[in-house]
Amino acid sequence: MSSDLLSHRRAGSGVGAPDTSAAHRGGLRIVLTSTASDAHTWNLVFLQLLLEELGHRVVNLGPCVPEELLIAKCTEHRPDLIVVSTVNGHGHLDGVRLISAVRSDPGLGAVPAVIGGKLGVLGTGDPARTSALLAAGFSAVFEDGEGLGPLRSYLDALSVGAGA
Ligand code: B12
Repeated sequence: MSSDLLSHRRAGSGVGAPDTSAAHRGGLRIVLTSTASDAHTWNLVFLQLLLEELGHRVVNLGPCVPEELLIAKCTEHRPDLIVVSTVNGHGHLDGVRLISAVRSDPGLGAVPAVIGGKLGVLGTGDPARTSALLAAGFSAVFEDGEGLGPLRSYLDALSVGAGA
């Protein structure tokens, strides 16, 4: 994580260069969660630190979050983005249930939501799994093995769009 983040910082922190980083602009409000069945926690700790290091504000709901609690917390915090992290292998199924519940809430139909981690038990890069998660309502799906570049690009694009 460190070298990746340091190179990100170096790229935008030259003397005299305008600071257009998310941190400078105030960042996105992000609700970070796992799925109802997933008890793993270090993935969430890692992502919280990463997202905060990139200048965003994170509410970390922790592991084993029931869909009703996620919806209540999103209604309370009105995030610019929901980030779902799951590694126990049930993510491709739990994720569909989670995002279907989120999308059926009238206040959360359009909030960007992404999912990533170890989404199944048969390894990475299953296009059918990704398509099902996107069709259910996720804005983006990040499979393990792609690294963190795609997430960072997504956050940058969303930050510009949100003026964050
Ligand atoms: C520690 C651990 C546990 C601990 C968790 C303790 C805790 N408090 O967290 C305990 C013992 C409880 C546990 C239980 C189980 N575990 Co476990 N566990 C692990 C282990 C050894 C390390 C996980 C860890 O902490 N990694 C450190 C964090 C920082 O990294 P990470 O989780 O890999 O997350 C990275 C990426 O996935 C990615 N990422 C994650 N989320 C997101 C989200 C986005 C948006 C993006 C972009 C990236 C991203 O970024 C992170 C940093 O690189 C892994 C094996 C391994 N070596 O990874 C297995 C592992 C995750 N567990 C596994 C399994 C199967 C289980 C159990 C089902 C076992 C069982 N039969 O009971 C249960 C599930 C319990 C549950 N209800 O969820 C499997 C999952 C299989 C899969 N997905 O293919 C793994 C991979 C082991 C294996 N090789 O089989 N586990």
